[in-house]
Amino acid sequence: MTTRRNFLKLAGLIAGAAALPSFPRAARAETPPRKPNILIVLADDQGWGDLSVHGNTNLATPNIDSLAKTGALFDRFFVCPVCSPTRAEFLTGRYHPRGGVHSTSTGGERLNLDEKTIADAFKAAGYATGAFGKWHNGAQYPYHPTARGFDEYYGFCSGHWGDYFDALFLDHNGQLLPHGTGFLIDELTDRAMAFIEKNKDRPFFCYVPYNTPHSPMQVPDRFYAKFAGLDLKMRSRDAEDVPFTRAALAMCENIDWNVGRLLARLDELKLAGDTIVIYFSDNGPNSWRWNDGMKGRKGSTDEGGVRAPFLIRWPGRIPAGAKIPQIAGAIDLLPTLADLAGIPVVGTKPLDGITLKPLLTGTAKDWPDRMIFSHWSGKVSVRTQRWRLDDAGQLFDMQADPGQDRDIAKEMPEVAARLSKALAQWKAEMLPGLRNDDRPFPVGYRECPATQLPARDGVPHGKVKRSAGAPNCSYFTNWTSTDDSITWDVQVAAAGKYEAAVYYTCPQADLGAAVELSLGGSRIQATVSEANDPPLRGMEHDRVPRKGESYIKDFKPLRLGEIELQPGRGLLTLRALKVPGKQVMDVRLVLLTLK
Ligand SMILES: [Ca+2]
Repeated sequence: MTTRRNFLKLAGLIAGAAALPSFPRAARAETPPRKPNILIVLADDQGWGDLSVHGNTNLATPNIDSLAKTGALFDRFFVCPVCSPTRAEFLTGRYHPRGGVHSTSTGGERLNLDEKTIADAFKAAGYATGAFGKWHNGAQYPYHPTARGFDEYYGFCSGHWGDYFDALFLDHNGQLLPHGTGFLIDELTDRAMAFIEKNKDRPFFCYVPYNTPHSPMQVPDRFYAKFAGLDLKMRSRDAEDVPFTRAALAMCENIDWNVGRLLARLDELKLAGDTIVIYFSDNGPNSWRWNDGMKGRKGSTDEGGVRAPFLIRWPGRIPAGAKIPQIAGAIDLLPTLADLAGIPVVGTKPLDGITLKPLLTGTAKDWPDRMIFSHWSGKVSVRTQRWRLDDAGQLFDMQADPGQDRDIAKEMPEVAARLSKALAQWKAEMLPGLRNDDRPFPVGYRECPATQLPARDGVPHGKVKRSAGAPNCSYFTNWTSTDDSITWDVQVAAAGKYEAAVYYTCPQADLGAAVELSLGGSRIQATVSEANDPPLRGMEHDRVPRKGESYIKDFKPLRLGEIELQPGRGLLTLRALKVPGKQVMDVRLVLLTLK
């Protein structure tokens, strides 16, 4: 210990360096008997402050907290300000603009096809790989998770879903399912546990990206009961929507219950000692609620928008109770997990992340300071161990001023200049052309014959409107005229016959419209002859009124017929030839199935 104490003293003298992690118990050093399993749980819009392990007494998250007691907790772990970019950085170990991710919807969330993922690496190393939850990096094969290294996928591919109870139109390995069962987080956990059990005798890589506490704010009664009317002791530094907070915290306790179920299953299967478990979240909190006084929330590149929980457990390998002060981020997970598992990284593109193994195993002899960049919507900030420089050139001492209340750029001109230069270089390297997205939506792969083209990815023309501001789970409505149309920019891979269906609703009174689906020189026509007029749903489960998210309906498939398509790019066009009623129909998606 003498040597390490001396080193700790030395480390304290290095400007900007953090003290090395504290290790209450020494790690065992022997070689693992088998490759470790990997279980990664990712929360959606859960802030750093939404865990009791971080000091929030408004809620209790004992199962998630247990990972810190039996493993390591990173004090300053950084993700992106919103969902898709963080997922892309986790998957690739690279900053998200490198992979073409510039948006959270309408195709801008997609990870470029020339990127290799963490699942590609683990699959290549012989792991069984599964993802259960919100993917949010591209829906159509080969953007689909089953083409990105995952043997199994269950969940939904877009940014949120319209109703988290008996969820409609989930995706299992590219197949569209009529509906799920029960509360979605519980169901995703069931699916993940089944995957773990099925693969208990071989190494597995199980990614569980939950879709809560992202809105719509829905949670089963038994989790909400504790929070209904609860007087919140700990509050945001900004104006707080208390009913929203109550729902968010209840959703976090539901996640915790499900994490407990996953951990219990590992125990039951006697896999806990052989499994690395990670818990983190994808951005700052989706409302103003307690977050230890940090500036910013989801969407912001300030500390509160990008600091996330990060807990990692590997019994006997990572010392229990380690608290790691060094800054780290989602970009580090691919190199870290590959290093811990002893598997090679696949692909040839350089990584932005670094392995954190030396910090986790207490073998870091030196740990140079580094810069971690946060970007969203053209704004960038850069963090070092001590400083944060924001997009406006303001500099903050994050140790003395963690709430970013005092700009000290003028007092520390050399630091400000150094970080400003690095930030400008990062922008120049990453951002030019990022939003010039000319990627069509792929259709027609034998590996995944059914392609969903949801309203989210389509373009409405004429008077056709989206059902809500956020495209994710929206549908097209107000389609009233033969002058209107809906188009999808598609690239057909395989020539052949495709079975075409449109998922629709139409009241009895509007029946009789004739519609045409066309692409290139091919076209088919059908008549809307059967009523499907279910009620809008979702609102009955909302704990607070939703804003941008669409309600949904139980859309049914209307068979359009068989269409012969040639390879190449074009505009798949849905239009009406005759509109006898007030409108043609509401449209959730077009399904093209290669025969
Ligand atoms: Ca999110």
